[in-house]
Amino acid sequence: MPVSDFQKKKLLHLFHTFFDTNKNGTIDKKDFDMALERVTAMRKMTSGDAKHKEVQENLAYVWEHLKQVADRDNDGTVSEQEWLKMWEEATGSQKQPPWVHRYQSFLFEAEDVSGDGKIDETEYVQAYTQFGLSADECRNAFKKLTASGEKEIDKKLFEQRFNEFVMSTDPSAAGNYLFGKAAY
Ligand SMILES: [Ca+2]
Ligand SMILES: [Ca+2]
Repeated sequence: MPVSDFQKKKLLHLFHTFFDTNKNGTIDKKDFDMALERVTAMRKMTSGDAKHKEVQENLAYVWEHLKQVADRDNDGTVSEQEWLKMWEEATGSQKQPPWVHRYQSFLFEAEDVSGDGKIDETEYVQAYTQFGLSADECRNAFKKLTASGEKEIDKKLFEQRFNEFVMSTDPSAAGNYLFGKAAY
């Protein structure tokens, strides 16, 4: 099933801001190495400790499985086109790609700096400015994300909003604002 133009904008935001870490226009292993470095610094983790290992394993799993489903021409990189094709199929089958759950765990852990199992505005803004987004826009996005009155996002709500982000064609869905962008 083709994804709508609105979905495309969201999915390409996810691609460029969160997956193509080195901003060279495609996703490959190097982006994941750089993401690991960034989160290691952001969360002040030490290479080799349990938390660091978990992040490293999650990222390795995500890249392995993303490559498997998306890299159609087997060149070791995922292009914009390959990325969108994967989401078209996911939308058609109403099933998330197999790496999504691990990515959610990775990102949730990365954002939840205090480790209390919830993400608040400060954590959200702090995390996403590291990905190059402006603090103002992040604050606006968080307001829209939590428009129904939640002050914090727990893991279950995070997963639900993630699903809306990739699947929803409704511009008023709260999930559209999970990734720090307040308008598309
Ligand atoms: Ca890249
Ligand atoms: Ca490819």
